[in-house]
Amino acid sequence: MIKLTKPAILSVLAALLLLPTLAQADDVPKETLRRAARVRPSPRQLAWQKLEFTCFVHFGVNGFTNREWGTGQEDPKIFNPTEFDARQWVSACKAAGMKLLILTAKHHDGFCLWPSKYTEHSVKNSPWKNGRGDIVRETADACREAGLQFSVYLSPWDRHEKTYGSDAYNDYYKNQLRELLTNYGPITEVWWDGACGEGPNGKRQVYDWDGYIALVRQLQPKAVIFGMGPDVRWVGNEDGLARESEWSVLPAAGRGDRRGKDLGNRKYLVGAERLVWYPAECDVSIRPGWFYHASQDDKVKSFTHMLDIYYRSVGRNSVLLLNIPPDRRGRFHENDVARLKELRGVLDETFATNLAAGKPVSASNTRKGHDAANITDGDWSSYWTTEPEVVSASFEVDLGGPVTFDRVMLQEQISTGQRVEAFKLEALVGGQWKEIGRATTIGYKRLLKLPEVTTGRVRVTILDSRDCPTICQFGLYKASPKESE
Ligand code: FUL
Repeated sequence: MIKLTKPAILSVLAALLLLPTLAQADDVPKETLRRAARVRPSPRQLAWQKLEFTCFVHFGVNGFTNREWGTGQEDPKIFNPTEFDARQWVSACKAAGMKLLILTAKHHDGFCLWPSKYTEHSVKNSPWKNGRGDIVRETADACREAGLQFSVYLSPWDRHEKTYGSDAYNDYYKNQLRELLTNYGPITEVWWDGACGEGPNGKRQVYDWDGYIALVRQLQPKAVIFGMGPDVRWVGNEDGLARESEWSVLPAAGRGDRRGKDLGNRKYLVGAERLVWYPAECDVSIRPGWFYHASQDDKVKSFTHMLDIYYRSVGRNSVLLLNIPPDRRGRFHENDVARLKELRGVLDETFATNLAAGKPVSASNTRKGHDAANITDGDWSSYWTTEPEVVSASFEVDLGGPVTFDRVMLQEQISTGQRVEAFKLEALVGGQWKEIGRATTIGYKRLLKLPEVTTGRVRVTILDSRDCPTICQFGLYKASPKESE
């Protein structure tokens, strides 16, 4: 006899409640999907997406007080790194294959890492370099020297500034933005944190977001604005993990409230007045905290954990923003540097050889001028697509003899939009097509980990797409044995 326990009854009820939503998801009109498929990234969003792997640097008074959120009451004299070396940070980032460094120029405590004209709460009143130093300058210079892009986090929430909670603070914030965006060369990303609490007088701020955005556009038109801005969205967690289906096209919504849910899902598109390109960024720290704490020197995330984060962020249509907090010397700690090196070493080994590169490709349907061979030509800009109205099609790669692989990479040509809803992968084994993998979205990049397979022919079937699929790259790889150690 089946015994209906309380949880069982609840799950049956939940399934029944879900039914109409699922049905609705299948009923989404073709025109709605097509409209979503035609939303495209701006040039600044596209350039940002291609960075893939980026570095966050949380540095400031908190490393010296052992806090995560400063109170704003800290004495600037406590900020005194003994061996500050931005070049050491940059060389670790470069060696890890990161393309951009984002520095916390000011965190919630209000302490500025540059000698801002608008406050005394900064490096200029610290003993470091007798108050004549500028951490933002040295970091920006070290980045340029090494060919790494540079960016800033400027916390809107400020627990020190007296004007916080009044109109005057909006001017204060804009003045600081102006300093950072005019004196330190090109800025790729401006990071606006959603955390917002009370200022020193117990007041909350009404931010002039539109005014801030206009200023960024005026001073650094190529920069994307993260979080409370319109260009890049927070993925919704601080674990560095994107969703299984990570869409970059979402219904336009209120500022900063698009986290948590699978909002690109087709059911949310129905009736949406405006759709926007709003891709996800995955932020996570290599340690439990965002700032440095000596007690966490042995809590640097394991290699396996880091690798998992990489596959589930970069490999799921997102950019990975990995935080490395400098220690009290002002250097990345040896344990963090070692972990970065280890991660890069293994990724380089895994992705060194694309076993499908240059191999002949045939497709079940092809639009003139967009040959299937474009998928294996190593050129991101050329792509394969189908004739109008054909949203399900397959391509087959002839590997020219048995090849063994266990990692797959697919890329959509997102400058035409994000389209693929579902696809499957098959290998010809013993004369039979055998399904070896299946997933939902692709977007800028999708990485799949599969059990090892040996085959001479691989077939990818796009099962569903919001418009003709546009696939520009396909890769097969054999993972480094170190991935499974
Ligand atoms: C959060 C902040 O409150 C944390 O301190 C950290 O800066 C993280 C990246 O964003 O909202």
